[in-house]
Amino acid sequence: MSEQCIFCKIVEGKIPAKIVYHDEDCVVFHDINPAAPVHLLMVPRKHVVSMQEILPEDALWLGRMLSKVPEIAIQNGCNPGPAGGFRLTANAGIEGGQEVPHLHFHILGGKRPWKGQK
Ligand code: DGP
Repeated sequence: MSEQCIFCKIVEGKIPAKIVYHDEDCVVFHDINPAAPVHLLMVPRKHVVSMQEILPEDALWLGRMLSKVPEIAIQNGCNPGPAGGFRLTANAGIEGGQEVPHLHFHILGGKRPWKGQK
């Protein structure tokens, strides 16, 4: 846990978020500034700054966490099957476009067009 980290505060329930899923590894909630009809953030409970800091010993919880993405995506409005789907992204570092320095995966989906896309 990091004292000043906004996502640690959400994980600990110290600031509110629209949480849709949580387990021993992660918390999933709606992005405050959605870029698609469905825009969720999957945040590990462990304070890891970004994918730049991921180590081989993180493989177990990281893999377990990511294996939950398809079900969480569908349960929250992403459409199933090859005509549906979702985008999973993790920005890492300044040049990767990361704003919040606590690892998170964006789960984006829903019927297109999204913001600025065809
Ligand atoms: P990134 O650029 O990958 O670091 O994305 C950070 C995302 O986090 C951005 O889409 C907006 C979202 N966000 C920032 N602060 C908050 C917050 O306090 N609550 C929620 N729900 N989302 C936040």
